[in-house]
Amino acid sequence: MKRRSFVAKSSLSSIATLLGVDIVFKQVMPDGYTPIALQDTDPFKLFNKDKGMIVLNDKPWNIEAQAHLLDDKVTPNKSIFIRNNGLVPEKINVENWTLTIDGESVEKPKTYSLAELKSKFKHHTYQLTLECGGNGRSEFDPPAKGNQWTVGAVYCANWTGVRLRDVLEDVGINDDAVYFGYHAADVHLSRDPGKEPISRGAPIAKALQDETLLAFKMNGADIPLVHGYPLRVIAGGWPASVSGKWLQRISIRNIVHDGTKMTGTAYRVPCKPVAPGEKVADEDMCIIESMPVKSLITYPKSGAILSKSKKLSIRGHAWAGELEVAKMEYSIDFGATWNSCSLQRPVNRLAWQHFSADISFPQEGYYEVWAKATDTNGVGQPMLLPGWNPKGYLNNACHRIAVKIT
Ligand SMILES: Nc1nc2c(c(=O)[nH]1)N[C@H]1C(S)=C(S)[C@@H](COP(=O)(O)O)O[C@H]1N2
Ligand SMILES: [Mo]
Repeated sequence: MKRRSFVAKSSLSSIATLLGVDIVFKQVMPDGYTPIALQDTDPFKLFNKDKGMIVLNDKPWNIEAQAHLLDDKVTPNKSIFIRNNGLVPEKINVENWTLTIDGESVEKPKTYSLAELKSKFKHHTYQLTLECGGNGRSEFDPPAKGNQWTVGAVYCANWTGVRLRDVLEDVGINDDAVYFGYHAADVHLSRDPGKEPISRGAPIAKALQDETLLAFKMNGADIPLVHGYPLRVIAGGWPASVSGKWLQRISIRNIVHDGTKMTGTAYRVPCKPVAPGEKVADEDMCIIESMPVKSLITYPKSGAILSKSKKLSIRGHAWAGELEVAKMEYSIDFGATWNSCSLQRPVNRLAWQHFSADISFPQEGYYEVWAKATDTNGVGQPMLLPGWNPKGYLNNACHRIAVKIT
């Protein structure tokens, strides 16, 4: 990883944001000097992450959790994966931060300060599950290019903000609105200010849901810088790429939003199943909307050694995009037979659900515990791999852990 040894005076405010406190004698700090607290780019220190997180890339930062780090019902910041397409914004001035609503389907664009957004509209808090569309990509064969996420690009945090719907009502949008698209303050890897790292969105119906927020708090505190401080649009249950961090502008479009990573093959899967390795034409690729049913065993950690005299209590979470999880099962015989887990209802729509089961093993030896969720449409997780797709999205195969009973 590259050392960042020179810092321009102009980025002092973002240094203070990273440090969490002000640099008291910054006026006399030599120009170009990097405070030693920031001289090493240790991501665990920089982003307050658990040492067990796995760094997949450092430019841009892409860091994932492991299943056992996601055991909490509400994911704490230290276990939340990071997926950046570009560089974290360097100059954030909260006092001057604004959100503009514009686009073809808006008569008169309107700009709000952060303070206005917070004071003018009612606040709401929801637990919302965000999963990267590429979570699980590492298992596809033939392999797909991109971050090789295993299982850890998912979390469910508490998000507090105002409803996007309330703000759009205040602005007034035309009947021909079909999509919203976000624009954000992060910087393209090339540092070309004319290029956006990512600018995605969703159909207008998603924008108008109760749970779609313009959030300014995560887990009861300011959103951490790397997760979108000071403002983020949150669209739970959809690929997390729809939830734009460092939000500055939302365009209400009269066409499907055509921002960066909305077109071509990005965040799209073949409209009809294809054979592994098959070439698919751009026009036969469809935009990913609601994420598929999935689950994760968060206790015990895979590889646990346990005594046969005690029952093993497993636990974890399950989620199903826009739907709810209706049934949760486990298998200890490689999917030959399934037993039911107890499953809780979500605390609100689009929050993940918690499951548990007490398992007795017939004899000592090596076992795998497989977990399978089924959604309210009766669709269950595939046992080993779902349909192959060129970009390696939507791997919702059963999570599996190894246990040794002695
Ligand atoms: N502005 C901006 N928003 C963004 C991204 C980004 O690179 N820039 N990455 C998206 C993608 S692909 C994912 S998976 C999620 C990751 O959110 P997290 O870093 O809070 O886990 O943010 C989304 N929002
Ligand atoms: Mo993503």
